[in-house]
Amino acid sequence: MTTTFPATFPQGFLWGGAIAANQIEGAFDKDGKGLSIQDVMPDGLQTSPTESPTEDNLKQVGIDFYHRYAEDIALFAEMGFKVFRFSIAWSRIFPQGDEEIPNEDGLAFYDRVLDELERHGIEPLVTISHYETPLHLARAYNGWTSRKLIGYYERYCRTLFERYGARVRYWLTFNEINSVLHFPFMSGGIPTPKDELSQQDLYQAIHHELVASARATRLAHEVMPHAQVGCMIIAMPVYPLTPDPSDVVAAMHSAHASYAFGDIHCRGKYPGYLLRHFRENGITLDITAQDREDLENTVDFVSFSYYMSTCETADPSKKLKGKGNLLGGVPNPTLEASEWGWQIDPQGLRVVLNDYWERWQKPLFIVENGIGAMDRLVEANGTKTVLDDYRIDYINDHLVQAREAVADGVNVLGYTTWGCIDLVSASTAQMSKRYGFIYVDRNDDGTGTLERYPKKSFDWYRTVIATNGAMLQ
Ligand code: BGP
Repeated sequence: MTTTFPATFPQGFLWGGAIAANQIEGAFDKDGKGLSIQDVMPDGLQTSPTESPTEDNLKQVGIDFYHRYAEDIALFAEMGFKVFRFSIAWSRIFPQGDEEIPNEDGLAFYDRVLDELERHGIEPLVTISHYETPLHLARAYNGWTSRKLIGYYERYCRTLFERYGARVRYWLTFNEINSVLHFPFMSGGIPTPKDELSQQDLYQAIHHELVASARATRLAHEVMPHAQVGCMIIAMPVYPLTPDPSDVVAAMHSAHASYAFGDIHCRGKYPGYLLRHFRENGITLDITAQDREDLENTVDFVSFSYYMSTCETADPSKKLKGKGNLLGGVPNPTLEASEWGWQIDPQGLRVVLNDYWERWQKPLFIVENGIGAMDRLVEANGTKTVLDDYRIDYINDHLVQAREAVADGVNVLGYTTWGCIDLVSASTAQMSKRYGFIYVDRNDDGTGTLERYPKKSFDWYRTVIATNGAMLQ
């Protein structure tokens, strides 16, 4: 018997876009919202956190989605979005993070967002924690290094599931959970500077997050039997820099660092290579019998961001050459990079999709992909727009590779581009690193009208969705 795979995207494929609360909402202290770690990160990852919030932090206003969500969702609907990925700001719901009673005004805001999505028939995809841990949990508990955060996170999840459970099917527990290895403050709310944070404390924090994720998955299934819960990881294939077997082994070790998060989420236990890492580095984690049982609550699907691949080598003299990618590694001499130095590798997406599918046999969801670029607003046919052919090319080339993966037999649920509307960058806190199909008139110095202007890619993406990807070439 021969099996044929579809040469196009499956019916019901979830096309859409993604954003995070702290990068678009603004209203950072409105209606009872508490501070989050983002309020002391005016420069993203470029400088150390500040003591208190500062007015030069573009995230205080974001793109004012808090007040303009209806207008923005209408634009997403015009593109034909089937799904919209957004995060809930934890500190809007629990301003400090450790209260017993949630903030009703915060909950009501997301009711309004969900109303609007429903009006347009757009499926919500909710990230529960996206780089916006309440600042109080970071400062008072040293973030996820404390076991107490498991309980606070669980209370937050229960509040969301009970409130929105009837309206939200797809949930993601932690954005890019593996990034805590690289950005302990932004990802894990851990104020201890990275170079002073011991491996012991870092992996204990990771363990707490993994247990919290698994407990949230169990709770979601109890409260909302129809719910689908996914983990979310940064996918970055690691290629050996040369065919030297030592480089292949170096690439394998580097890949393990991220695989571990998917392995635990999908298999419910720690993989051997990570236990070896613990043994050889004197790391002894506090793992209770209850933790082990909790971890067995595995996810329903795996979601990931994909921006780039990287190379690895065993030769230390080659390590520091050139500008590395987001998570370090060695630049690939065969690839071009974006204006921010992120190397562009559409085929890497096909590699990741095949690799994850073979490894975990769980449906996959591409929940971030896109290119940050300097856009120029121009006048065309009497309206202002951006002629962003580079963005169209980037997304087209990645989607062609996703389509190849579907033809390879990979189960892909959907695709949401990162920053479907311009927003404040996570790593650099700039407005000028733009990802959207919709230009937002706001500049790095905070000036601008906040007006929205569809870019050339807006119409293009509408056609991609309308043809279910058949027009991609
Ligand atoms: C991911 C984050 C997002 C987003 C994106 C683009 O790592 O999940 O929050 O910002 O990267 O990164 P940047 O904004 O730094 O260009």
